[in-house]
Amino acid sequence: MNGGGKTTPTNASSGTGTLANLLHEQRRFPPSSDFTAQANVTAEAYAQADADYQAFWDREAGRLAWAQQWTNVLDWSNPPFAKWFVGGKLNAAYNCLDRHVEAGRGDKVAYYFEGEGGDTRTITYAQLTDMVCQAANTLADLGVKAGDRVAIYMPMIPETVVAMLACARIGAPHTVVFGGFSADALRTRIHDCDARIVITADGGYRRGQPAGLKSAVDEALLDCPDVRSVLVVRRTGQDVAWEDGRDIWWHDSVEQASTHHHAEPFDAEHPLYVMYTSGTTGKPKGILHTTGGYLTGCAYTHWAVFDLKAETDVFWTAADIGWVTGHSYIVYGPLANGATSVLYEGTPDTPHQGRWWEIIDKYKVTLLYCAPTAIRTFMKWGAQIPDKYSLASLRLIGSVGEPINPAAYIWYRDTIGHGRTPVVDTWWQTETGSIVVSPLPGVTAGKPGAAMKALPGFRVDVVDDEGQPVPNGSGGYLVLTQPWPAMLRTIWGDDDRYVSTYWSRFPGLYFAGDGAKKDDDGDIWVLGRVDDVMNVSGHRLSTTEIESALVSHPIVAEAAVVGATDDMTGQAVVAFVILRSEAGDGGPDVVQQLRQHVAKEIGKMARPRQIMVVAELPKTRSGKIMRRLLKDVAENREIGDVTTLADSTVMELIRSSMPGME
Ligand code: 6R9
Repeated sequence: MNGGGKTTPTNASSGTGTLANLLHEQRRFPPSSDFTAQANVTAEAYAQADADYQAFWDREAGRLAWAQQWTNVLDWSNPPFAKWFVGGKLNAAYNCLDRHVEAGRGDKVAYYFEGEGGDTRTITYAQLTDMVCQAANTLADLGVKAGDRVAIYMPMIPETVVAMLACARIGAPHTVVFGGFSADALRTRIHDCDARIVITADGGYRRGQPAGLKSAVDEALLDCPDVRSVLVVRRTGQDVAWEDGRDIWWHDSVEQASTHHHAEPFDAEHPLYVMYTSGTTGKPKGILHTTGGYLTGCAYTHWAVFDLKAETDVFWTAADIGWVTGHSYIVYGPLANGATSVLYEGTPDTPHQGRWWEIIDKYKVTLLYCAPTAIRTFMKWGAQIPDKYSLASLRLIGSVGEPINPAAYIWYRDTIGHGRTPVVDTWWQTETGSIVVSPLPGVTAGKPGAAMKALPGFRVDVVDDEGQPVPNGSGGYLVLTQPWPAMLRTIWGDDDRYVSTYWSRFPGLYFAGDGAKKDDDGDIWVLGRVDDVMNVSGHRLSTTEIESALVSHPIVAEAAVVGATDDMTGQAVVAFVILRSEAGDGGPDVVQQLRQHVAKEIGKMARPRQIMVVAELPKTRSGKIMRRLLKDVAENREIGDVTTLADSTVMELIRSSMPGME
């Protein structure tokens, strides 16, 4: 299959995850000769980077404007604590904004913003620079200094980007908390990084309704005495409670401020942001990214993986800014490269199921980047919906967040890419900061389901329990074997956890927490998490965190949570709970009550799809819950080996209570 024409989906499997399923699809999709002829990166890049990866990154950092040149590309004298571009100084916001304006590209569009309800704004680089300078001046007036943390809890609107870049401009690391998180989750994050300022909005639009954000901030701040100011953007116009002296309207402050602001250069290792992500314990991890290496990694990968032509492309990452994908590929990568992006506020089915395709048609989007869970939803809705729009502008489409099952890959390639566009399945993590494993669109013959190879400049491997590379055709754990510029520097406030989580399982190797397989060609298939982290519609959720939320409810004695394979969302949360004896059977709405409780504690996306009230949980003799067996139940499988159970009758008991499932 080479280039144009629809592919016939013979062989395509419909499951979502097992290797057997993945391997059904044998076709390869080399790029067309036209695509290859114009591609940014050629196959030689691999060998060049392999010859000397530090020299490679030394060149790539030249994509940025540095106020002071670095003396050392990498200082790895105290592993795993890396310093990249040692001695270099730069300002991230200057790199994303001013330098494009100074180069005469001020009129170029930075964002086409599309509100859910259809309101639009076109924002040029010159305008965005002014807005960011104003916000930087306001933050400085509020006493924010370099190094202070600022929490951002916003909908998907241009002011969110402005807020992030204003923080970057004054060297105040931001922590963007996804708007779907609850007040409690916001509070935990504010506490953990000790943020003193919160930037929010009255609300945002979600499925046609204004959804409150300021109200959640108010609730969170009941227990955050150190937060002194809340800057509030008016988006929906809904009523908000107001605390004089603390709350400040954006339009009364930022929009009145001077558009002049000098961007002071910061050290390459100055903290840029903290992004919280789920780990294997209940406490979320604050992943720290710094300035020079992170921005280099974003700019290079955005250019290489998406074959970016900054002058002509219209790039759309259809993801939330509160996810690392939004940070790297809505904000920092595209802006560092001077690209034009689409920013869409809402959901894919509001006001109708053709919303995405309408947006692509309207703005002539050339590069689309989204998650497999969205693709599977569109598959369910049917090809007749995108078929109503012209998608002829698309020249490359990408996927991120979970393994893309071959059926979804083929559908995406055929129905959205018209069998013509390369598909890039990109593997990376909050921790890696930038894409690590991905096809190169002008080089790689894509295989549905495989993320393929480490990009030039990165080195990954699949290793066995002893940390030894597995041969082709075998599975193991995905690791990175050398440092890379956009790597996390630590877990905020917890260097020990950084070392133990990522660098201790296999000494000298970065352990990603994913299982993977090398196929017979040595290409990499990522199989999903090997720890207690679930991936639900691209949201990373920890089993422990949801279990803690459940047991914090007064009627729950014990809880076990598993991620069950789900055709639509990749994985779905299934919970097993034991009620306290005084709660009896919990009453008729016990399931509803507990789901709501999880929504309140963590956020709606963490609500279990199913909750089973059970009498016992399967435990080993050492008291460890055997989630593997619960997963068998949740996925309706034969129950596996129960020999290590303390009480082997427990599983029968649980099975027999199956009708109790919601
Ligand atoms: C960018 C992002 C990271 C986890 C990661 C893995 C899964 C991401 C994937 C993929 C298979 C891909 N993941 N991309 N699995 N193929 N192309 O998603 O960051 O939210 O930190 O999640 O997502 O399990 O470890 P994050």
